[in-house]
Amino acid sequence: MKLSFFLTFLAGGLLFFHITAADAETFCVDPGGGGTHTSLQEVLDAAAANSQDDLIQVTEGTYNGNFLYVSNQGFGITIKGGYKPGCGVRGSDPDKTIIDGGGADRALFVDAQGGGNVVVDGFTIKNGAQPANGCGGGLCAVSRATSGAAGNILISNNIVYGSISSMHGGGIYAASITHAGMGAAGDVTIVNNIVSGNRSGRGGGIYTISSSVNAGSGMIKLTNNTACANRASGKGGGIYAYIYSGSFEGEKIEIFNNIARANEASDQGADIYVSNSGYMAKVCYNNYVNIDASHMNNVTFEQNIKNPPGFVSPGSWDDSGTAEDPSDDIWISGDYHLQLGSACIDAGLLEVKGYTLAGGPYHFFIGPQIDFEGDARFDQWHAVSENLSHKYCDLGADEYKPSAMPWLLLFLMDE
Ligand SMILES: [Ca+2]
Ligand SMILES: [Ca+2]
Ligand SMILES: [Ca+2]
Ligand SMILES: [Ca+2]
Repeated sequence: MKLSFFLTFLAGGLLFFHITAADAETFCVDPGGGGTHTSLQEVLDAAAANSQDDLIQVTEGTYNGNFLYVSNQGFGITIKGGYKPGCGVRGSDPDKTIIDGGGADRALFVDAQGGGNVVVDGFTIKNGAQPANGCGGGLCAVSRATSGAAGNILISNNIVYGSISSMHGGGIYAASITHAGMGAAGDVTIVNNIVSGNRSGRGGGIYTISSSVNAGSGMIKLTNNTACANRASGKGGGIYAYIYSGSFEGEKIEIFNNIARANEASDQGADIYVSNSGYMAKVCYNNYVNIDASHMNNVTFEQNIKNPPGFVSPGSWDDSGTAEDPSDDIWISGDYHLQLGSACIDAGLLEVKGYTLAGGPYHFFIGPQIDFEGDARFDQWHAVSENLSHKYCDLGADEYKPSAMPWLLLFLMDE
């Protein structure tokens, strides 16, 4: 492994979880009456108009509808699922807080029109549909500026499936965008999400963009996501990553530790499509079969694998009796936990430490310290060379956790 490969991380920075809000108002959505509000939409409306950053805590349960946050005030919004009634305690299982779009419109649309950071964490988002000339079928998260800079987007620990967009991002559309004469665009970070059985034009599963016409774009980081069996009628069936930057700032795209398998695209990049406008990108420690390289320059590929992922029970498309017509196909949701023996176990890069050529120590994180359901991604240090050590993690959103049963049996047999 070349030392320079890792040192460029130092310049890029790895600030996955450092999107924070000051002076935030905190809301608790609890349909049972134990919170500040019983209606998710009422909270989104209040947050859009209160001239403050917001933390919206959402209690476990199913929220049917098409939820919308539109604000031109330029403040940040953080929306987190998984809270117990009253929001005093938070669980870690995203399949307990469900936003169901009912096939009528986007399930959740966060439109920070005046900029500001956007965080969405800990939800199951399904049955979204944006058929009329729109992006983001399941979850659409946008920060865009009317004058200065746009904010950062962080989408983490969600399960997104069975959603459709007519344009970009069937499951997730995440964008930080500024136009001519404005400031910089922000970072777009997608971590620990399971995205399956979604459809769109470009980016069937996940579409990410950081774009600034005159100033610099942010980084796009896709880390430890499981993107499977999504479909695009254009490019990028599983993952589409797009950078447009008005100024050169080195590395712009990092795609690490993802599983992108069994996705389909009528155009290029069935599993992954990267358009990096010539800026540096890294595509490392992933499991995919098909990536489009025809529009990529300065891309580093390291340690990617193609082995069967070994899921517990992957989802599937039911063709509704019309194999020749995919438009009426229905997604049958699966279980994307890894099974014992999966080649994805410990095939990802969690942490790196070592010494620079000048002798200075460095230590930084590539992957998140927990998986999508709160399991620790711990490992001991492995010496790669005299000056470099790694910790490893599993690929995709799930860190494999052996059940207690086999150990119990061994214990009993020992007696
Ligand atoms: Ca607000
Ligand atoms: Ca069909
Ligand atoms: Ca592991
Ligand atoms: Ca796990």
